[in-house]
Amino acid sequence: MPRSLPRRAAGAFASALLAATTLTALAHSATAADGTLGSAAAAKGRYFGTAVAANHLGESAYSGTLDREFNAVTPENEMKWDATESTRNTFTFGAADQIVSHAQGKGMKVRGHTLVWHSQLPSWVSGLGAGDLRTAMNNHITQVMQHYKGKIYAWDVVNEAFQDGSSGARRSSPFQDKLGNGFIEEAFRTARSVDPDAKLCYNDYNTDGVNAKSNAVYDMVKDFKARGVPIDCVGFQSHFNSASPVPSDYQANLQRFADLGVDVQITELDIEGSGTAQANNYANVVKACLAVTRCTGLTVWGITDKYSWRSSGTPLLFDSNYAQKPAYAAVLTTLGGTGGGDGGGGNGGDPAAACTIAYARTSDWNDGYNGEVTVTAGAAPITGWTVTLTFPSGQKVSALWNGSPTWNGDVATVRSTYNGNLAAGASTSFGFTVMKNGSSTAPTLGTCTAS
Ligand code: G2I
Repeated sequence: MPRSLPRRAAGAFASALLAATTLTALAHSATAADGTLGSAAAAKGRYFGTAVAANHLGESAYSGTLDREFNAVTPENEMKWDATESTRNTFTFGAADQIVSHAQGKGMKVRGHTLVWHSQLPSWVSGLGAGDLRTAMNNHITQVMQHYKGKIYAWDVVNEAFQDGSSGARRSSPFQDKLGNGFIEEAFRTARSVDPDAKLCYNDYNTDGVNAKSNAVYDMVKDFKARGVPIDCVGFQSHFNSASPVPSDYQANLQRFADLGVDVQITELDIEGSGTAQANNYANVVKACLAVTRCTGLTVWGITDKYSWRSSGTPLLFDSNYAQKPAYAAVLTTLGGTGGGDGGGGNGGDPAAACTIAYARTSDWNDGYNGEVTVTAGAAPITGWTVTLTFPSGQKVSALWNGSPTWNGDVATVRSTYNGNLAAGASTSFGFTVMKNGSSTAPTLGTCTAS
């Protein structure tokens, strides 16, 4: 039901808008859930990690979010060949060391990424002849792994060695072209000899469902296991968008690899999109990992949309102001985080009906904006939900859909209509159009109550 509120004087408009802009981030970050990704995943025997860039660690919102939410890290670029050995046999570990010591100080796992990859490879490597290249590859693996010995949970020993498409062939690279198929096996054998305690992974993209490329990787892993080539895990990067959606056989694909006797890990998860659609895709990925006993953890490829390698696709769990997105609430709830279970005070019986909420601004124009609240059911199915929201005074809600509001001053109590029945972990959303009347500040999220 629309409210009528006094129009602001035109002169107040500019300063109100300025103030509103700075307040938006704070208002967005309200959420009814108080668990964290890392602790919720840990309760399920998994880690929840993120890619980290050393040059952002000094930003307090960045490291604050990292330290609060995650219990594993992967250096996004700092351990790659061009970063660690840009000149032959001169090793540079400064930036990677910064990440590793930060992680160690907080008790986080570290995934090492990556030892042998065709990309971000210095030109001196591609210029070598076969014999020299073999020596250089083994030396690189040895020096880097030796430096981090005892500090790395799992190494991406070889990254992206297979071609896309239907051929199932190995990708052309200096290693493949000069050393042949055997370079992968040799890299794993060298890696095992250097740090026998680190898990050794093969990592790739477009291998997330059952397809020609994942079949080729599957055959390789099967062969390695049969012949005793040391391999412990397979990483599924899981970079998704509308052209490359979460495959319907994602869980089945993880399971068939696990059945070969390796751990599986989601290593570079990001899903382009926004709102409920993005949230549901994230929830499906988390569900799949939880359903596969040997899926030991998930890593998202960055903390905030601001620094994503594909920032314009807003693929991560925190927006560019570090506010939690609907996808965050969906992941947390699917992991059984607070708000989704019995709060830890229960009697071990069925989880109580509960829900979490997250807010996103879906469009914005001169004098108005559209907002969307995503409601995610907790660990039990629910039959109805009630959400409270407080709008900044001056704003006028001109339309509200997929929910039924009652008003008390600036506070809206929105109840489910046709969309109250949600399976455990499932999401729905309601939306509204707001006339700014001088204030662009987002509404403050209150509580989500489920029945
Ligand atoms: O491309 C996405 C990922 C696919 N799987 C392997 C990952 O290692 C890869 O990560 C990305 C990083 O997220 C980017 O940050 O790898 C890219 C390079 O292949 C990284 O981009 C590079 C830029 O190309 C460089 O220009 C830049 O100097 O990041 C560097 C550091 O910011």
